[in-house]
Amino acid sequence: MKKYRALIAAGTLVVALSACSAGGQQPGNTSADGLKGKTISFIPGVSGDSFYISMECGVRSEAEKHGLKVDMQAPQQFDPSLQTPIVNAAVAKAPAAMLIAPTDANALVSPLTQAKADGVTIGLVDTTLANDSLAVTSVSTDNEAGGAAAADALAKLIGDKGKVLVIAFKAGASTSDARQKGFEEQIKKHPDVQYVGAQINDNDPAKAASIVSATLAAHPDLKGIFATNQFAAEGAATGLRNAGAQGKVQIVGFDAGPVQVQQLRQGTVQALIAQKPAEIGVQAVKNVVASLTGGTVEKNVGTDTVTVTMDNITTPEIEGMLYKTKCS
Ligand code: T6T
Repeated sequence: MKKYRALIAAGTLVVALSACSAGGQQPGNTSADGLKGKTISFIPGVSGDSFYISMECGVRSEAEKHGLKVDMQAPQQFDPSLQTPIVNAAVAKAPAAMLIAPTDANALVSPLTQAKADGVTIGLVDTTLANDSLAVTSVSTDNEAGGAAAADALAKLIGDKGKVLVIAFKAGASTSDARQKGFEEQIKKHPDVQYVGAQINDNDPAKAASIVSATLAAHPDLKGIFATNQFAAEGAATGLRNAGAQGKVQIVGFDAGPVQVQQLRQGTVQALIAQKPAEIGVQAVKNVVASLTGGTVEKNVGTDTVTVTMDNITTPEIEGMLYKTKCS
């Protein structure tokens, strides 16, 4: 129990470290009343992902307070070539603002440069861009700190000794890259933990399962896996079950989707690094509204993570952090 209190404390520290962005003033030219009936375009990374559904709940509830409509359009896969035409189509409808989770830090710079040139106020949610000056606000988890928390959690679970693997969900997505980096930096502080490297599953659970099978064949003494998002973690757990290695290998997964929570309850997964997607949505709407109406805009907003385990999953605080598949 004590060890998990420490994990929660680490997650709480993430809040303190990440929620310290500087304020700034943006020139707005619309009155609060003038915003009523206008539309915010919301473009998450992929459709059907409980992380983005939970974020949508936050976006919709805050938008409603300002009389704004929300037009959500999501790509079928976490892929910039599918997300770019959605951005272009949304810009053509001249929304008051656009909230977007770019699926690639570089590939979305060009369409979003055009969106800005066409007068759209942009807010980044979750992921970011190589050039984040295109956006008035950027709201996300401190993903490097989350990756570091995962490293400490996994090291503890394996008794600070043995081989560990990272399954990175998408190279070029800022969140995947930052979580991997945070993990890799932190795991160096555990000298008896041997890092066997990162493999990419392209946001595909089946690919994560195959990565686990192949890694177990090459390293039968594998002790732990850090999966950098929901679909990497779900697939990693399936791979372990298929190999009959459930419980012999410990899994720490980013996110807290329904399948992940079930896998935690079944004992295939030992810890989840839960983000606060609804809060990201609320903060992003607040800041684009402030930008449009001449209010004070927070350019960088950090939200915290909490480490979820079987020891704390039934507490009301943690229950409230588990991701939703629909808004209540
Ligand atoms: O981990 C989240 C999100 O932060 C990431 O950018 C993409 O994957 C998720 O949506 C979980 O599936």
